[in-house]
This record gives sequence, structure tokens and C-alpha cells, in this order.
Amino acid sequence: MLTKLNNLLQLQFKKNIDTCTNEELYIALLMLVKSLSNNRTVTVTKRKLYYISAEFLIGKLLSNNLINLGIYDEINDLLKKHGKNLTDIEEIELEPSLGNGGLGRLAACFLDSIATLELSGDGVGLNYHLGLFKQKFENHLQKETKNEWIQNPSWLNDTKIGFDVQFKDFTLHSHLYDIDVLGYNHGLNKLHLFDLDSVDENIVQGDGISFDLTDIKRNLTLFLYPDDSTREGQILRIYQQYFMVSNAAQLILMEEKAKGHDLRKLHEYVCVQINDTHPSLVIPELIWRLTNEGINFDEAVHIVTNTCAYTNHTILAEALEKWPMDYLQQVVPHLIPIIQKLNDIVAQKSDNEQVQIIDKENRVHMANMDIHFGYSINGVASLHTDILKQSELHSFYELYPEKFNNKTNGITFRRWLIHCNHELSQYITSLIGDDFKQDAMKLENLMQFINDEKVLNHLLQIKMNSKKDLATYLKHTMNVTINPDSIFDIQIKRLHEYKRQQMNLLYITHLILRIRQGYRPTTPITFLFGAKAAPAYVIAKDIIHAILCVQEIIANDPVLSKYIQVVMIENYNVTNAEKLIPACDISEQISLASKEASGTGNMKMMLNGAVTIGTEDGANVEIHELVGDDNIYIFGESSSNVINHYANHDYNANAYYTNDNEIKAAVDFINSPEMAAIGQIDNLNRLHHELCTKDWFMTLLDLKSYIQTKDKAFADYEDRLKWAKMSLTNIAKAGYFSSDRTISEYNHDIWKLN
Ligand code: Z2T
Repeated sequence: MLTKLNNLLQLQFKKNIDTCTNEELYIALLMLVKSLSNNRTVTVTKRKLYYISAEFLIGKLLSNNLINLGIYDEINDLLKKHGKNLTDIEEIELEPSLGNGGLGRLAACFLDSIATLELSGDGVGLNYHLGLFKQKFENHLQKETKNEWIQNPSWLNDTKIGFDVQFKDFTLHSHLYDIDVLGYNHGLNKLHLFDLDSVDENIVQGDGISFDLTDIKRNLTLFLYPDDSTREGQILRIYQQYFMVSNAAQLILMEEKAKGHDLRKLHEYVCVQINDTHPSLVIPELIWRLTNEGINFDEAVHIVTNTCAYTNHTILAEALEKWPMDYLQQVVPHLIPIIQKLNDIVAQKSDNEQVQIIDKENRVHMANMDIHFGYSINGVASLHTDILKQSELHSFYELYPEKFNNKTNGITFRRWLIHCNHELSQYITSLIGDDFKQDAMKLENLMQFINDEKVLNHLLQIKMNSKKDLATYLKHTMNVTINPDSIFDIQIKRLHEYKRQQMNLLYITHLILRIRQGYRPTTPITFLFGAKAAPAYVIAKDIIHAILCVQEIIANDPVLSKYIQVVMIENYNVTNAEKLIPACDISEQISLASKEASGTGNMKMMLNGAVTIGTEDGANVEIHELVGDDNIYIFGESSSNVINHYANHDYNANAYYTNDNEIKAAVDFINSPEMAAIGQIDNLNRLHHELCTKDWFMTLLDLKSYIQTKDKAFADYEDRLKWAKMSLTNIAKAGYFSSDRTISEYNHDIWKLN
């Protein structure tokens, strides 16, 4: 390996491992990985999957590729011998933040597992030149700046392939870049990212994220989903979606023709997984293209229906895409007759308004089209799928019970254990061998050590080391100092009212008031937050503002800062998640029951030995079942009660606020004079008003039980051995959440690739 690396360094830079810089070494390693990938053969199965997604939040690739090639340890040792450090070299690589959060990260974990299980399945998406905005804090407010990630050289391989994509006013020619997806030990697939040569980064204003929304030729693949709060933003999104799926359809048909397959048997050879409704236009697009190939309309509908499968990721009504017909008319008029014919087929089948594709306001319901003209619809956790069947999509469930199925989400243990927590991964290997790397359920074997004090203490030591590593990282990147001897209580996820970061904040304001009355936490607590708010989401940004103000109040107070600290991580992304997750003691999963479809951060922190405090929501329900009552902190109203509150319109935030002095005091802290002295009173008043009048996600409903439960968790933390047992149990039971398990279920029930 040393010779190979030195040869590359010599060829590129006329240097060797002892004389090169970290930048040069990064480039040489990238080239080494690419040449080793070329030695693998592309996976082939009878049927091929195309996983179409507007987001692939892949994160940095160097270390993961080294792990999946099985050469991580060898390279790591070799670099050490020559005075180099892989962690420093990793920092050269920029993170491709091509996703918003869980949905995009899930797609990335799935690609890893599909390749590892040696299934033929490629990702298809867009090559956004700029990833999800970079978050900065200025005056305790979120500021968005552009997020560049494409370096030269990069993991992108130019395929020289391109297709014509027809829009109403012009035709654009695409340009395909591929990224190799290496499975663990074996397997090679592709992530296909379509781009457009005419896109122009110079139309971005300054270092911000504004640009001319109407200049499609220059902006089409410029940004990941720009702000869709305006008509222009929504139309650009339709352009992006159609560009993505038309390219996907053309790629599929090109590959099928090259294999000599009969397009009338497309469904026997191809499966298309539609990741939420962003790629739903692939259905009319494929029908359109098949009819252009001489297949009649009814047969084309039959073929496409047996090719496409849809995954739903949320029940939040505002996230279900409904495109006004006149928007579609303006972008893709040739699909409208097809969508209308599909609508007619549905209308003949049922007069139930809820299942029609085109509604009374002439909007096209993308999910409805997927369910009628796809052969599978799945939710992403057991509770979520139940809610889809019983409430949100009940009418569809009555029409097609056989299409509905659950696929509880999972995470790749290669990135979320082996890569991000080497020490834990190696220790587990020393205890039970390394079978768990291929067969995650083997982690259960750790349970034999549940009363072994040596093992328990070692686990506590590993957690302490991860907390120290995080402290070093935060010092280096943000210049903040945190105390590794404190409890690390972590909430990392997108900022959304339903995820209830505001409830976590109210626990903290409540605790501030108690400390001021003389209460003293036994062990200090560090509350870590990481969250980006959508640029147009006003209340979400107010919540960030309030957290940053509370952070400063505590930091400036000599008494408070002895016992508690709040740190809001700037620019939460995959890279810093990899540092935060191993260091977590308490994992905050406190969404309003029924609202978090699954969650996947909950699984990552569990796998790394954190104990969850959470509601019975999403995959928390399954975590609870696996670890039992004693190894998780569950609180709050059940999803069925919450659903009833919505149905009966009987939740009254103001009653909770006025009737309970503790709640009132915690809420009133938000726009108190000391907060106003640091922050913006208008923002703080707006958040305060929202909480005690509307509180759509019922923060105050669960606040009391949250406070009690969290107090209990902090008290239990004092019994270090008891805590270590909980931690061990969480690791041991996490095997179920391997995305290898999720993907085998997709393959067994939906894709049937081999
Ligand atoms: C997203 O990350 C999720 C759902 C969406 O619905 C959109 C985005 Cl960008 C349209 C998340 C869910 O909120 C989360 O519960 C789930 O774990 C994740 O998708 C993956 O399924």
C-alpha cells in the first residue's frame, strides 16, 4: 500500500509520504480509493433498483470508503508511522451536504447497505453545486451563507453521459456525474447525480443564498431545494423535480435497451423507489416515454404501476406536495394529459374525494398518484405505518390494503459506529468478535457482560474519551470550552416546532429558576443543541434565538455556569454529528407523539451507548420495546390521545400556562427583561405569544412530565454502574436498527431483486 501511495504522490506532486502536505495526501488517498474501486465488479442482480431521491446526505467519503475497502487500519497505521494523522487529512475533504436531514441521510445509509448486501441498486439525484446552507450565528440569530463542497479532484466521476430534458419553453441537456458506492468488503453500485453545464454560481448574491429564482438555465442545480415559500420557489422546485425524474427515466430506459430487455417487461427487470413525493413525476414521465416507444397507454400504466413503489416520510399536512395545475402547465405541459387520464381512471374507481389525484382546487396530489400508480406504499416506523393506515391514508388503505407495508428505518453501522467510534467498535470486537459488523443482531451477545464490572467501567471510560474528544473538537472549531465531567444531554436534528426544541429550552429556563432558588444539580449538565432552521421558518428561527440568548445568560452568570451550560453547535451537519453522537449520555427524542415519522438520530445515539429520553413516537416506540422500561425514559401523551386532541380541537395552551405557576414562570423567562437585554424583544415576544396562545405542537401539554422524567434521568446518572448497564443494554439491542436489516426487508417484500 505504501508503494501505491508513494507512486501516486510521485506522479501527481513529485513527492513522497514524508515530504507531502496533508492536502496532497488527501488527493493521493482519493485516487488510491478510486483505483481500488475500479478493481471491484459492479453488482448485478436479475432486477435492478433505482432509488430516486432529491437528497443524498452522504457526508464525507474518504474514511468510509477506506473502511468499506477494508484498508482503514492499514492506512491509519501507515500514516502514523510517517508522522501523519488521518483525522487531520479528513478535514481537507468538504462535506457534501446534499440533504436537509433524516430523509437524505436515510438515502445515504440505504446506498451503503444495498451495496453491502450485493444488491444491484443505484441512487439517482441531482448534483447541487451548493449544499444545504451553512449556518452562522450573528447577534444570536441564524444567518445563512452558501455551502460550497465541490473540490478538484472530487469523488464525482464525469460520465460524459447526458440527456435532453424537455420543458415548455426550452430543452436542457443534462450532464451526469457518478459517485462510486462501495459496499462493506464487497459490492459496487453508483450514485448518479445529474447536473446542467449552464448553471452559474456567479448569480448567487455575495456569500448568501439569494439568487434570481426565474433564471432556470443558470439556477436549476445550483441549490438544494431553495426556499419554496414563494410561487417562484415552488416553480423552480418543479423544474428540479422534473429534471431529476426525466433524467432518471431516460437512464433506466437506456440501460434496459443496452441489456436487450423488452420494455414491455420493464417491471420484471426494474424497480423504482420513490423517496417521498419529490420524484413522483417519474410516474407520468415513464408512462409518457413508454407510449412514445409504441406501447399503448393502458399497458404503459400497468407496467409503470408494477415498477414504482413509494415511501412516505411524514404525516405533517404542510409537507405533502400538491402542485397547482397551472404551475405544472407552465413547466411540463406534455405530462398534463397523462395526469388527467390517470385522474379519470381513479375517478371511475372511486368517488371518494380524498383519493382523487386532482382536487377541487385543481391541484395535483403527488402522494395520491404514487399510491394508485405504484405497487407498494410504506411508512418508516411501525407506529408511523399504523397511523398512515388508520388515519392519514385510511381511505387508500381500504382500497389497497395489500400495498401497505412498514419498513422501520435503519442506519449504517459502518459510518455510525465503526467510523465515528473506533474505540467502542474495537472494544466490542475484543468482547464478542467482529461478526456484528456484517450481522448486527450479534450485538445482543454483549448482554452476557451486563454484570461484569470491568466491562461496565471500560464502557464508561470509552464514553469519557469520546466526551473529551468532543470537547477538543469544539474548542478547535468553535472556541467553546465544555466540561467532559458534566452530563452531555444532546438534541441534534432539524429545528421544527413538532420536534420541540422549545420544550428542552423550557426545561432549562425552569432549571435556571430552581438554581436561583438554591437547588444544586449533583453533576453539572451540558445541554448541547444542533439544528438548522429553514430560512423562511420564522418561529423556528425565534427558537434558535432564544436558545442562544439563554446560552449567554448562563455563561455570564457565575453561579449558573458552575452547574449548567448550553451550547448551540454552529452549522450542525454529518461531520459534526460524527463527533457529537459518540459523546452523548442522554439522547433527546421529544417530538409530539404521532409527528416524528421515525427519527434516525435516536438509533445512532442508542448504538453509541446513549440512553434515550423520549415520547412514544416514531422509532422510539420500537427502541422502548427492545430495551424495556428500565433502559429508556418515556414520558408524555400517547399518539392516540394527541390525535384525539387535534380531532376535538380541545387542546388549550393558555390553560396550561395560566393554571400552573411553574410552567408560567419557565415560559415567562423567554421574554423577560434579562433575555431582552441580550436578544431581540420582538422575536422573544413572538415566541412567548406562540407558546401560550397557539402552541400547535402541544409543548405545554407534556412539559410537566418531561421535567419529572428528566430530573429522574439526571438522578439515575449518579449511579454510574447502573447507568453503564443501561448504556450496554442500549448498544446490545441496537442491532435491529442496522440499515442492512431495513434493506433486506425492502428487498424481500418490495424490490425482489434476486
Ligand atoms: C425529512 O428529513 C423527513 C421527512 C420529510 O417528509 C422530509 C424530510 Cl426532509 C417530507 C424525515 C422524518 O421527519 C423523520 O422522522 C424520518 O426519520 C426521516 O425522514 C427518514 O425517514
